[in-house]
Amino acid sequence: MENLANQRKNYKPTLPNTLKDLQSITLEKGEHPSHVDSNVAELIPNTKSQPFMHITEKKSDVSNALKIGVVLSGGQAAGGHNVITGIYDAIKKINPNSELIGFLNGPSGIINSEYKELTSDFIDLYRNQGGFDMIGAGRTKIETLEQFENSAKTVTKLNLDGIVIIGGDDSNTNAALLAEYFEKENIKTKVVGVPKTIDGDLKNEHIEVSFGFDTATKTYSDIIGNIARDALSAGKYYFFIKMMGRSASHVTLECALQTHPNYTIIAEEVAANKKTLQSIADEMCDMIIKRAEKGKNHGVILIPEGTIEFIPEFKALISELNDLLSTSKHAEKIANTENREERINLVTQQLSKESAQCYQTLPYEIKLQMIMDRDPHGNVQVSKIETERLFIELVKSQLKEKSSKYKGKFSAQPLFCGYEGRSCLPSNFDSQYCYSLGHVAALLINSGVTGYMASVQNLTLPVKDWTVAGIPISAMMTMEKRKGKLKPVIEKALVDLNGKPFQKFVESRESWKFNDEYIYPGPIQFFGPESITDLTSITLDCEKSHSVSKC
Ligand code: FBP
Repeated sequence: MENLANQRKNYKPTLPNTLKDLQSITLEKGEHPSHVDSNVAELIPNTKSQPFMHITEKKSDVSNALKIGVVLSGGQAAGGHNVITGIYDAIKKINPNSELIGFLNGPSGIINSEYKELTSDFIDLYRNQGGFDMIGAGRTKIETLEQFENSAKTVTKLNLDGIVIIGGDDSNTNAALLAEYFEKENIKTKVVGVPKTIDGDLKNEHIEVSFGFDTATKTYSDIIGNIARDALSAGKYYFFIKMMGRSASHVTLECALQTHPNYTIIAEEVAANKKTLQSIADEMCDMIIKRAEKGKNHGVILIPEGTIEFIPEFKALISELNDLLSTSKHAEKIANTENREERINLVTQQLSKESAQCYQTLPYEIKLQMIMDRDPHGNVQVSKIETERLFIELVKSQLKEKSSKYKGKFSAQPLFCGYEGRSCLPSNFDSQYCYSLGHVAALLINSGVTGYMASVQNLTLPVKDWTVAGIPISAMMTMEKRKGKLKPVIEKALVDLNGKPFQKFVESRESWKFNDEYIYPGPIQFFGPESITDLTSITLDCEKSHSVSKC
């Protein structure tokens, strides 16, 4: 049966003009980055001083066949399959005898030598399709010496010229460390990273956006627009929508710009203004009371999943809980206490006075979520806490206290925009961006460099004018304290409160609060005028504009 997903297999992503004839181009070394962190450089002596790579004309026509491995690391993001088809098509254009190996279920596939050869018939099933199911993904990190050694054995056995690691900031940091290890051990395999994550927090002066952000935010904005229209039509519900995206609020901000909800939390602003949970709930209540005075008992509120990490009293509580539940002498007793009430009491007794107070103000279900759902290291799983329900409860109880002022009727619906945005059919933007990224990754390996990230730039221009480069990952790395230890990392980009996307939001948000100025963007479009099918995100558009008024 013909359906949209099948139709999409025939879509031909446009390539930037510079990538159209791979036979006549190559990537060549250019200028060096102005700065590499000296502590990072010490950790990667063999790969520390790498220049940027730029497209130039090729001097000879002969290219050897390449054998490349590819792995999908971390959470799903639309477009991952197109990175793989991009690598495949590029290496076949470079030399038709080239081969592509897919490592299964994430980096553990490299460590445990689990892989499959990717053939053209198989690859074709996944062209322009969502998800990561072509080879599966996983969150294992290649970190220990044993894991490095096993990875080296796998790539040597397969005689790989290169390996492409498609992942977020942590996976790309690991790519740089793996590149260093292979260089040190004289292993010929080159390592190249590709920037992936719906969270949009892997971006900097060299990487304009991570893939998956565009599709995820368009998918969520469609849902939020529909919900807003439902709220407006019935006039009886407040929708509290938690937005996926980890610590950074890029996803929430983009969706707010696309849909104009009545109230949006931006977690970075909460931190900057040292807002408390109560003060945020207070602001929501003030809005709800004023809207009720105008006869409005409906609304839409966006809450980034990272919010509570940025509220100072919560940050302290989470950090105390992490210690208490994993390493403290009480950890075992708490874990073995089956009765939920008793467990809550036990935890409360061991917290500092301030944290105990904060914990006690929480609704019962949230108290439980904070001590029951923990990650493999014993830490609180912040992303699993139902912040949307937390705010509903807080607002409910504050409205009761303010009953002399509040004459409306409060009825709320919780919602979570998360997994449904990660594996859907990639937008034209992500399809084309990823296909180009795959080509750049292949070209970098063909040039014999290692420890690089593929970069496609000028993304708000028509695709034909996009430019490409190879960025030494070391130029993006810095040292950060993680779990008490200094570690090399690629800095996570948080929402810049002086940046144009946030400023654009600030300009309008007061008006969105009381006048229902909702926008209903509708679903991602694959057919029709390019002005609709190839739209980029408002965030990207603003960041590239000269002024807020132009975006
Ligand atoms: P990555 O950082 O690996 O791209 O994952 C992003 C993300 O979707 C976050 O937005 C979310 O908090 C998390 O993954 C959910 O993880 P899981 O898939 O393990 O539930």
